[in-house]
Amino acid sequence: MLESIESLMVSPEVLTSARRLIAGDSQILARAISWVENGLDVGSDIYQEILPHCGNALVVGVTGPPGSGKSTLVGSYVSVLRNLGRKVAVVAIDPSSPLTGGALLGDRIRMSKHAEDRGVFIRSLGSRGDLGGMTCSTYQIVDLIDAAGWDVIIVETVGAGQSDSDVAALADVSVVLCAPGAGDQVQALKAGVLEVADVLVVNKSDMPQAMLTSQQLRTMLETRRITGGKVAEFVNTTAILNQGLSEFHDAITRVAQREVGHPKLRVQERARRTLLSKAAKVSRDRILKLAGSEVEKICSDYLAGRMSQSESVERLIFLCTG
Ligand SMILES: Nc1nc2c(ncn2[C@@H]2O[C@H](COP(=O)(O)OP(=O)(O)O)[C@@H](O)[C@H]2O)c(=O)[nH]1
Ligand SMILES: [Mg+2]
Repeated sequence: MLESIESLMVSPEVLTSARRLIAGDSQILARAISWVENGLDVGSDIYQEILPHCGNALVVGVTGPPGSGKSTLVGSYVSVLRNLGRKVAVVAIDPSSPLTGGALLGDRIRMSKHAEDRGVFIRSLGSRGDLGGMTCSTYQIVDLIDAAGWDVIIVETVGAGQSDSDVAALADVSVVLCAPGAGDQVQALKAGVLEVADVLVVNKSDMPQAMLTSQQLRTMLETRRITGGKVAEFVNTTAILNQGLSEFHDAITRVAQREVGHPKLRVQERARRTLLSKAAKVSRDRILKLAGSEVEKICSDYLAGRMSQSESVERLIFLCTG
């Protein structure tokens, strides 16, 4: 009993770190993000302390295929927000390079103009092999940045099926980018992305096929309007030339204003998803470590055709949790 009470108490170091984070100390924020990213207990402890201080930042998720111009657009948008006096944090998730921790050279160069700006916080995260690049730590990291007093948090991630709805749960405003001429990208958009997009962007509008792609997407949006589906704001941008940026900002602002009044619900949803994905991870690890005669019995029953696959799976899960 004593043990369980003690385990609930946080150390003075955690309390000090949490206080400094809430006061806006970027060094502590960076350190806390690493702790959370590496799954350390001190990270979870700080996260729990700062949770009541979340819900003030506007979280903008930016997804889209590699090469569509997400990082370029985000880089330009950071300048727009800085000119408006907002403190901006950028979290870039790179599923393609888990080994390098997602620190993309190209992204660093695109962001280098903001490197000296104390009003900009930039962090790259590896995806540790998770599909699409979202991990349970991403939700907590957004909350840490939120609690540290950043006004806008932009999360850039490659859209990949499931992760699109993960981004939608994470962000107040979900931006989906596509580049012109990619017929299959437009096809892919049909398969679910439109369900989550608040702002749909055709970037690289300087390219010849931009008109055609924009027309196709507008037609799709019109069809959705008629059938009563969720209709995204539509924007054309040319991120490398800083064109379309004020329209982009206006679209985000309109969506954000519609969302006003529910920021705490979003924080709760992030906390809920964090908890569920952690539970999923722990269960997965436990199941993979299962051993013993009961496991062997289930496997041999399955192999001999005495038990269906789904029943075997249920029994293995039961062994872990029952
Ligand atoms: N022509 C053109 N190229 C662009 C535009 N925006 C980005 N790019 C280029 O597209 C490439 C991929 O951009 P990047 O921002 O890294 O895409 P990401 O992978 O989606 O983050 C880079 O070479 C950019 O310079 C644009 O508006 N027009
Ligand atoms: Mg990028």
